[in-house]
Amino acid sequence: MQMYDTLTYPFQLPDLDYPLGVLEPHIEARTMEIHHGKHHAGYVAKLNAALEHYPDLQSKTLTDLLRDYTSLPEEIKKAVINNGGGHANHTLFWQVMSPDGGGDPSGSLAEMINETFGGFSSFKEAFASEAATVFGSGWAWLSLDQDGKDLHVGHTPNQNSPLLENHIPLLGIDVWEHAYYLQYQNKRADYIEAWWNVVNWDKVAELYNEPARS
Ligand code: MN3
Repeated sequence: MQMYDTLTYPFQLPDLDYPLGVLEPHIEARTMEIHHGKHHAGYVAKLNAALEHYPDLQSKTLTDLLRDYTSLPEEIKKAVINNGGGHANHTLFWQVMSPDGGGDPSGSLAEMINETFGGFSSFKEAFASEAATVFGSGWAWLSLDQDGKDLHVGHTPNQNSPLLENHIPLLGIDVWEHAYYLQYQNKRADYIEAWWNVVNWDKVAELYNEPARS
């Protein structure tokens, strides 16, 4: 059971679990305010608008809408990919950040990261490299592969969710300019470096340890 499995139409903008300014100095309150209150809210509104006249799709979870996107009506497919992806990606993004974040992962997630990438610093390098080299707008991800066992680092363009490839996203960084431009301008690398200080590894481990992976 992942966090998108309980989300259905009409979709709602989730509240943040923390005040806007608590991720400072790494991410400023003004960026959080616009990012959550305008950008994320916009994806939710457009996703609802796309599904408004499709009652048979309104009972589908966000997970199923994205995983089964090939079966969506052609006229709303792109809108669901973009805005459903935007809703899923940002819902995760707020939760994998915390004012108590940073540091290293622990437990079975840490063991798997070491096994897969040859150590935490090698993982960070690979992930940051994906984030730095996304051309234009997109996301870098740590996800579980289709079998739910193997960890994978990669990136997606635009608001494409790893769910489109049947991957389970565990950790994602938004590298759209709206995520950092007010504070970091064109210095995406500085934003990525600062972002590690707010990563909520407890939440990432919780997602990794979710028992039901279908
Ligand atoms: Mn964003």
